[in-house]
Amino acid sequence: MAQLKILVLHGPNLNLLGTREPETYGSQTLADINAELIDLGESLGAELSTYQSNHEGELIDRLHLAGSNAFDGIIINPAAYTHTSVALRDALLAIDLPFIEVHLSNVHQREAFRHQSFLSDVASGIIAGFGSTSYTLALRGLVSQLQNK
Ligand code: CA2
Repeated sequence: MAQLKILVLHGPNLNLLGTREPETYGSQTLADINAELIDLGESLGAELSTYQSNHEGELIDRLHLAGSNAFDGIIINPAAYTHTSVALRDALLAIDLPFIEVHLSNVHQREAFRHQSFLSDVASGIIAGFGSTSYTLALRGLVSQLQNK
């Protein structure tokens, strides 16, 4: 089977991982998480591109690029935009690629405003609450969905 192309997108403030609030978000840095994902992707037959931005429009631009560059699927931790962004939802619907919504924390154990997601009902899967392992679970799940379709 041809190599899968997967985009991993990280939303606002996730560039701070490993430097603050380790009790909520763990002690791994974003670079650690990306490196682990790229390694796992190689072993699963997937080529990963990773991207983080603190700006909604930049995340949307990156999704549009993925939509027009033969990507097979998306892993996205939209961070706070999960709970606010109709624009990210519209971009994900527009590019029509399967995506997994990822959260480090269990958003349902947290404040009520984190219980709402503008993405969950259109996601191929949702993983939350496993710390950085949420991302590796998401990658395994997405690859398995793509290989079985
Ligand atoms: O649990 C998650 O992955 C979240 O997507 C993280 C977002 C939060 O708004 C969502 O409700 C759940 C926040 C990301 C902030 O990242 C930080 C990392 C280190 C230090 C401070 C913030």
